[in-house]
Amino acid sequence: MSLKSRYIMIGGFLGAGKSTLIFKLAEYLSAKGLQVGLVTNDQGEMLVDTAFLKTSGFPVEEISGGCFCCRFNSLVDASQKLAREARPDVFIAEPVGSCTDLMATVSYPLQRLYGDNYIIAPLTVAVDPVRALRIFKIKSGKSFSDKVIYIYRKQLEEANVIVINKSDLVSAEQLLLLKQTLAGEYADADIYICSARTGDGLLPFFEHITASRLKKSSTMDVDYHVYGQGEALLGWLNATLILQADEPWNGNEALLRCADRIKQRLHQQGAEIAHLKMVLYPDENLYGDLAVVNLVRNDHTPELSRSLPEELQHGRLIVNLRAEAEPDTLGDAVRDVVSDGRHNPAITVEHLEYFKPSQPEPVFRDTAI
Ligand SMILES: Nc1nc2c(ncn2[C@@H]2O[C@H](COP(=O)(O)OP(=O)(O)OP(=O)(O)O)[C@@H](O)[C@H]2O)c(=O)[nH]1
Ligand SMILES: [Mg+2]
Repeated sequence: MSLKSRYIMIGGFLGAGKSTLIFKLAEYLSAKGLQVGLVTNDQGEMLVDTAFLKTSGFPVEEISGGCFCCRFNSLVDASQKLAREARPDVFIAEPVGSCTDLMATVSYPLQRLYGDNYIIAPLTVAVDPVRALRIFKIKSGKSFSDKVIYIYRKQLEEANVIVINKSDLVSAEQLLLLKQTLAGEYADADIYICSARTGDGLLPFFEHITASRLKKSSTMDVDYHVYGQGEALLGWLNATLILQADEPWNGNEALLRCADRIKQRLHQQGAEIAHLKMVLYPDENLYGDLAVVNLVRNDHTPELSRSLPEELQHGRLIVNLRAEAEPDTLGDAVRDVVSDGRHNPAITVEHLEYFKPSQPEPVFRDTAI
């Protein structure tokens, strides 16, 4: 390994599977004897991703309250802290799923200012094929409005590497159609197909991303007005709820019930879910056992990707919800779950915030490497 650390950024739209891919990549690197440091990012605080990745045993720094581009100095500070404490050979950073223009606002400035410390890997963008087939109109189905799709497409336009993830969810024929469409639109990108869940196809992508460098290209044009409007169409909600009862209860079932209820409520309001993710853990024991549930579109059922092995009496539930909807609609959906008196365990709110992401204002915007 060279004295420089490798810096890998895996972006892509909300729910594409970035955290799952990052976890698998971190496992792959660890198995090779390399030290890994992870950086998570969000507009709000109390992140499901941080809980999920920390429980997996990797050192994680969280940048909350704004995206990497608007909090570039926090990204550098977080990386330096990880460098001091964990000496990573490889950093893996997950930008917010509604962010674009990362090449000009993060990769190039990192290269320019910290090129002596880091080898910057090609910018990777993960894709959920079910979502992408709808966005590129290969298949019909509910999607987002045009300004949100503007961000989605801009993310792909700047990618050095496009990873079509979740290959286990669609047919080989549709994957090929999607790959051909993306190759036609984004001719400069290397395209991989894989499943972070089953492990299929991960190795060629991992070998590429750990051996190659950021590709030089001219900075793409971004209309920050449209970008800001697109972000503002996405409602953001983060909550911490307390669940307790006198008798022990099944946390996995309670979590799925809450997710179903939120989904139904949002569906009634015509809100398109980008990602509802929730973790439930016993007492104060964050980063121990936890249950995780995810839902990445309305016409799907909430999935339990991790479960609690034992019943619990007192639990803490973190909710991160991103959807194309007014923030109030998201707040009402969560309040509805809390106020439903039929619940056992009883639910109370410890923390609840919902908002629209603010207009992106990058610290740097480099036009070339
Ligand atoms: N079927 C299938 N599901 C996957 C795969 N990879 C990830 N998922 C699921 O997709 C959902 C979203 O995954 P995450 O890794 O949290 O996605 P993300 O891109 O980090 O989401 P945000 O951070 O909210 O933008 C979870 O339910 C994952 O278990 C895959 O290869 N196949
Ligand atoms: Mg994530």
